[in-house]
Formats: sequence, C-alpha cells, structure tokens
Amino acid sequence: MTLSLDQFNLVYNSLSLAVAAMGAAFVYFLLARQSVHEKYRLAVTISALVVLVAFYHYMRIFDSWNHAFVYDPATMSYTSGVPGTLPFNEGYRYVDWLITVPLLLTELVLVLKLSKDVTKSLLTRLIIAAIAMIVLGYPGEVSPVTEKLFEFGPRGIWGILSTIPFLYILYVLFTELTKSLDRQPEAVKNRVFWLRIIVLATWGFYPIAYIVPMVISDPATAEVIRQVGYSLADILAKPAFGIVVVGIAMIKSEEEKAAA
Ligand SMILES: *C/C=C(C)/C=C/C=C(C)/C=C/C1=C(C)CCCC1(C)C
Repeated sequence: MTLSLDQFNLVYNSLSLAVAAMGAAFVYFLLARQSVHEKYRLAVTISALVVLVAFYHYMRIFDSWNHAFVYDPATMSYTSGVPGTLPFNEGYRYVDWLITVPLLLTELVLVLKLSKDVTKSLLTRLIIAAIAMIVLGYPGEVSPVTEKLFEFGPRGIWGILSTIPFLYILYVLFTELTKSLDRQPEAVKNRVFWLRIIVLATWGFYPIAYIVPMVISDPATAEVIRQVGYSLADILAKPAFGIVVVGIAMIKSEEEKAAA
C-alpha cells in the first residue's frame, strides 16, 4: 500500500496524539484519586489503569506504524509491504481492548455504587459479552477485505457476529441498568443517563471504523480513516470518559460530605 506524505502523517500524528492523551490522563487520574471519597477511589484507579494500558499499546502501535513503511523521496510517498518494512501489527489494538473494555465497564458500574448482587450480575454479563465482541471482531479485522458492505465475506460475517454481543452490552446498559437505578436519587439518574449516551456515542465509532474498508474502495484512504477513527474513538472512550467518571465521583463525594 502506498500513502501520500500527508496521509502517512495524519495517522502518525493521531497515534502520537493518542500516546500524549493517554499519558496525560494517567497523571490526572492519579492526582484526582486523592480528591474523591474512599468509596469511589477504585473507579478512579481503574480509569488510571485503562489509560496506562492504552498508553503502552499506543507506544507499540506508533512504533509498528513507523516500521511498516519506507519513505521514497522521489515520489514523496510511503510504501508498506516492501523489503525493509515489517507488517503493521493490528493485534495491539485488539489486545488493548481485551484488557481495557472490561475495565471500562467495571469502572462504569462501580461508580454507580449499586448493591453487591446487582453489581456482580451486571459485571459478569457485561464482561463476558465484551470479550466475545472483541474476540469475534479480530478475525474479521485481519482478514483481507474481499467484499463490499452487505456482501458475503469474512469481514462482514465476523463483524455481524461481533455486533451481537455489542448489542447485548447496549441492551444491558440501557434496560437492566435503568431498572436497578430505581432507588437512586434523581441527580444520579441524570448523570447515568449522560454516561450511557457517552458510551453509545463513543463506542459506536468502532464498528463504523471497522466497515470503512468495505465502503471506501481506495485502500490508502480507507486505512487512514480507520486508523485515525480508532485513535480518536480511543481518546474519547478512555481519557474523556474517565474524566466524566471522575466528575461523577467528585459530585457524589461532595454529597456524601454534605450529608455527614
Ligand atoms: C477503549 C476501547 C474501546 C472502548 C473499544 C471498543 C470497541 C468496540 C465497541 C468494538 C466493536 C466492534 C463491533 C461492534 C463490530 C466490528 C468489530 C468491532 C470489534 C470493531
């Protein structure tokens, strides 16, 4: 595959931005941990772990991207799949998600402080579904793009299989979680409403980035959109989502202090 200088740099810069965002968020969450009530500290600690794991993987992805292409000054372009390059490793993203997605779901449920039984039951189902979603998505992601959208081929089939647990996660978050919120104060319900909208809006990016190569026929353009899309989605789903969770933890901590 050959990318123009601008195309290569667009991916390069978004990966670099993701490294910076994850690193900065890690420091912020560590510091923020101290200003929330003990009860919510674990949720904030998990935010910190999520961005630390992602920070590491983005360093690896960035490194892999840089070794996957050689620059040709004559045409001012970058080419992959030629001598002197290594294959770009798509696996880092999926290994990262395998760790960070269950952690993000845990963070989301923990900050709500539901009863022990409800927490356990929600987390068990959400985590199993998350692992199924990622494991089923990977074979489709690494198989060559042979089909267009709505045609029969490996990318589409694995994508659909992976969407089933994805829809189940949304179902649990939007229906069952609502039921267990009945006894929570109005203010908490309101925040949970927004937390779920953020999950829907940011997680929704991933399946869209996944189908880009089936929709856009120019492989270079599709690759750039997919890599930039995943990187921006990760910045929203991890650091930005964590900031909202920390916000909820801080407000809940204030309320607790006022009540005491
Ligand atoms: C920090 C990383 C996050 C929040 C990753 C989330 C990933 C997804 C919601 C991925 C979903 C996919 C589908 C629903 C179908 C196609 C394959 C996937 C794995 C991209």
